[in-house]
Amino acid sequence: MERSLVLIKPDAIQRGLAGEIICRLEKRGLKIVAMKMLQMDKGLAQRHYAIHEGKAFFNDLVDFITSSPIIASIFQGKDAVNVIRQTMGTTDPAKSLPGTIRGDFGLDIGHNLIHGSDSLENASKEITLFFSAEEICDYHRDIDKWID
Ligand code: IDP
Ligand code: MG
Repeated sequence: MERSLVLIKPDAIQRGLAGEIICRLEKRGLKIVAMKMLQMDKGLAQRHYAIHEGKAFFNDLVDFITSSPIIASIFQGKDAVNVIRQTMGTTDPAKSLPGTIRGDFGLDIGHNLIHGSDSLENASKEITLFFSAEEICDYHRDIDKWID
């Protein structure tokens, strides 16, 4: 069973879309195993987006992600990394299909509402950045026998 880091970004919190985003992932069948609200500081933002350091949009991205609180979460399920990426839509909301979170609620690449890990390897690294082992709940859901 895979785990992926999901961040509900500042624009989604400000626009009151956190519930909608969580709802879509939950309804897909994914299980929430960790969740907290926090305001990212510059250091955490730079570590989380280290792969983008040096790119033209890097400073704006760090400013944006630290501009207001976010919800950090871990969703678990079969093929969770890919399933979450599909549910999110592509990076640029203007190119995301309707029916995806970014395609239904976004217009601009700098305000694309949600982060989801792009590989199992990055999921594991990102989860460690945001959560300690004690903050992750390993629990059984009876409905899972109807989902996977
Ligand atoms: P992802 O969030 O779909 O995985 P990444 O390529 O990992 O996309 O980029 C991280 C974040 O950086 C994006 O979600 C978006 O907010 C921002 N970003 C990526 N490319 C651009 C760009 O060309 N201009 C402005 N912001 C960008
Ligand atoms: Mg990414």
